[in-house]
Amino acid sequence: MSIVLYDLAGADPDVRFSPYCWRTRFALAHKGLPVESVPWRFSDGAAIAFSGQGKVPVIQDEGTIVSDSWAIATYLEEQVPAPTLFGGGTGRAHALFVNAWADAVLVGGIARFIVRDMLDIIDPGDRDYFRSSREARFGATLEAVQAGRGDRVTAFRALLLPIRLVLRKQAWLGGAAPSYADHIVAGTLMWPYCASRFELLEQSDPVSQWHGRILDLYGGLGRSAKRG
Ligand SMILES: N[C@@H](CCC(=O)N[C@@H](CS)C(=O)NCC(=O)O)C(=O)O
Repeated sequence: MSIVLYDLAGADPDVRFSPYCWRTRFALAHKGLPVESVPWRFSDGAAIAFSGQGKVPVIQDEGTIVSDSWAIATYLEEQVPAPTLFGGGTGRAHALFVNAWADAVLVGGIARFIVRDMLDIIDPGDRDYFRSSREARFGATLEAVQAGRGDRVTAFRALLLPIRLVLRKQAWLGGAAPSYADHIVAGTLMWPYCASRFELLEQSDPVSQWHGRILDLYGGLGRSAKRG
């Protein structure tokens, strides 16, 4: 039986852009597990009330319900040990650092480049909620948050130096093969890739080239993603 994944969708149900849901989609594909994906919108709180919280991703694996992308990854690793996502306890501990770094540095950083663009791809029924909740979070209008992005992007790209340094020595963040560390960062980059046409990364950037290789994994799961 397939695992059911509640996945954030745009006005076009085929446009999926959540950085956290992408981490889960890559993790499920890594395990080779069949997935039934259910498009979810910000205004569909009731549809995931059974999970006891209000955010996606949520998975339903027969009777088991798991929310939060990190919790889902650890659940999948316990249920289906091979192929491994973490490569053992130490790898899992290191991936937890990557997860925290992506949440604290990447997600907040990327939002400032695409948050106004997102308004154009999300479902019309989500727009008022999205604008008011994000403007309250940033203390500014979406337009003001995104303004001047062309001038700020060089500083953002510089933040990715640690990834470039790792990729100079190995093909994947996981070493010789992709691991959940790759899925965390690549899943996060799927968000600007699917939700905006702003060129966050230069094509010549090794991070962009590595992301391109992730797009081609798992039968081109990322490559075939519909962009808004
Ligand atoms: N720590 C959670 C974060 C999940 C999260 O923030 N999901 C967003 C979508 S990208 C969400 O559902 N937001 C609902 C809202 O803002 O109302 C994870 O790793 O899964």
